[in-house]
Amino acid sequence: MTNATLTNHKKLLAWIDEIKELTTPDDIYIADGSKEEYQNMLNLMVEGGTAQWLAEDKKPNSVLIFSDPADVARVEDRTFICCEKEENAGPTNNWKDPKEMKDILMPLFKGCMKGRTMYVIPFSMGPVGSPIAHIGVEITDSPYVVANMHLMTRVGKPVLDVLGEDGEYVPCVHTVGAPLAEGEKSAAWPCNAENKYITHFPETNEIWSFGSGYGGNALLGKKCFALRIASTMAKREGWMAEHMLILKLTSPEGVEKYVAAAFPSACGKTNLAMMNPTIPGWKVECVGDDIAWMKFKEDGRLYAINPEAGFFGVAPGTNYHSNPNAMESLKANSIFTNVALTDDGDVWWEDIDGDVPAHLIDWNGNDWTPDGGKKAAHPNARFTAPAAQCPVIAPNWADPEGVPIDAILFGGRRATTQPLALEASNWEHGTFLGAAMASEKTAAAAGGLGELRFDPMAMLPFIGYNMADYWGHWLEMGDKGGDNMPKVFYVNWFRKDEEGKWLWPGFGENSRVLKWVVERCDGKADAVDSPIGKLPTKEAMDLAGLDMSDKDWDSLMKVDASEWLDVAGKIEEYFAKFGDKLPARLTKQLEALKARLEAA
Ligand code: GTP
Ligand code: SPV
Ligand code: MN
Repeated sequence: MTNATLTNHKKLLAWIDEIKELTTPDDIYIADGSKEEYQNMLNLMVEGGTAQWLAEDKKPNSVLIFSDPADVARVEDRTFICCEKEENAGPTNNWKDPKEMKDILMPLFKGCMKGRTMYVIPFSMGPVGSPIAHIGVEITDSPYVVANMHLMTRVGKPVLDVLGEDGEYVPCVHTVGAPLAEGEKSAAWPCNAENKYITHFPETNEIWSFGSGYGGNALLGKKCFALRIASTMAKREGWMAEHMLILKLTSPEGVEKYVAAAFPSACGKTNLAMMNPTIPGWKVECVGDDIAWMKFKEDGRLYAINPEAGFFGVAPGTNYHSNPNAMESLKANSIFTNVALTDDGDVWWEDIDGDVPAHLIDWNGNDWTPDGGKKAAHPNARFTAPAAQCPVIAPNWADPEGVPIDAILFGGRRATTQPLALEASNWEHGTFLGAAMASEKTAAAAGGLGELRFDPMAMLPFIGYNMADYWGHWLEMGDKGGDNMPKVFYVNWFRKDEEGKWLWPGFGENSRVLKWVVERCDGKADAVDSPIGKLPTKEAMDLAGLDMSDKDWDSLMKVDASEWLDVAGKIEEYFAKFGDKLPARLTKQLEALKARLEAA
């Protein structure tokens, strides 16, 4: 075992031993978190054929990896919450009895690391030692996971130091599920495409993941721990684990506000979190782009940390116009997965800057030309980049105390129906808006692209317990926080006109909406009542320099009462799935919405 002396945590050592006995790896390696270790992982992946170096003059110290074509996104139908009672997983999750799931998993994990090295990665979600942070230990047989965990979390010795001899950690076991016979060479991207299990045991805080090497299925600190397991811990302990970006907004007068926003996967969190505002004098700085952990402090306010240390961002669509700060973040020391390769050793994806090259190697490793009618990068191709490389990372982004949240935005991808922005009347109404959130499906998860589905608080794939109990938890947090709770808003950057053109320019122009939001927090900007919430007037929204006709503004902001009565009917059907678990206050909100729409 390499680095065995790094820890004398008895329980951890016993657990490592237990997993070794089960999975029978050839070697064991405990990650120390050093730079050399990271480089070794990259070298190992290059030697093994998993990765290739990008040109040093294009993307220094960066690698490109093509996954197996059957392992490109989260697999929601293979993701399970395993708790004693089915009702505690709720109707939105795949449920399995913990014992039954272990009976399925143990034969699969038996000998699953044969021929491979077992890596033990101690990691901290959040700044090491922060009162809001939590520690996990991931065991994996994938160097790709080790390298990505180095960028996405804090790993190694400092974490073991905090853990000491008996600290608490969340045990996370991951395998690509592809043991090797004697002398057999590993596939470039080993996985077990037909047999994936992403499983969570919230009652014992365990995570077991089998068969996939990809993103949220394999980097277990991210969605599995920081959302599914953490959401159950948060419910028990009175805090919040949310699928939210965190940004710091500074006005021309120097007033600082913090905004958190929950949008479903591939619906614009990374873009909003690090945007360059188009309105003069305003500044956005990034605290986090995907996950927020929020706790009350003595002053009664909610403080948020970003539990991650890097970005695992959607590559396609990212360019110097849409997200210059992401482009700068990924200039070096990054890992690219399922993007295309240019002839001069750089990366390429759909809508990146510049002309479309005449020739590329596509994400399947094949020659690609523009006339072939195929995408060169997978729609869910990703970059992994250190957060510290972001030019607009907030100076206090890693403050262990977190930042006080002033406003929470909900939002989804809606081509119709949903106006650009609205404000909830209070926390309870805001909770209702979040609970009734719906969005068109994206490539971040396998299957059903474009289909409209309810995605409450952008947590549908990530809640570790009954969604209705989670709504109850939101309401309780509101009861605790009272007037100190953030104001809640709902935004939609994705509305289209009849010709299918975006009605709103989006990206840096979203700063106009952020300005309205923080002005509302200070009681400055105007809004008018509508049956679904308070809408910005055209005068209250700073549209200076934008070519926005009254007609386009009206289309963007239109709230059609008959269309919304139909939506209310769908919300009612959706809420009915939760039976008596549905908080009465949400039923009351729905009834009030219907009454307002009928009166309109
Ligand atoms: P995950 O990492 O999957 O959680 O996604 P995310 O919410 O961080 O989404 P991201 O910011 O990566 O955006 C996903 C896609 O939406 C990209 O293709 C963006 O170009 C596009 N997008 C983001 N913001 C806007 C916007 O304001 N308007 C429009 N039209 N598209 C946007
Ligand atoms: C998402 O799908 O919301 C992501 C990417 O942020 S993954 O890590 O795969 O979950
Ligand atoms: Mn996400």
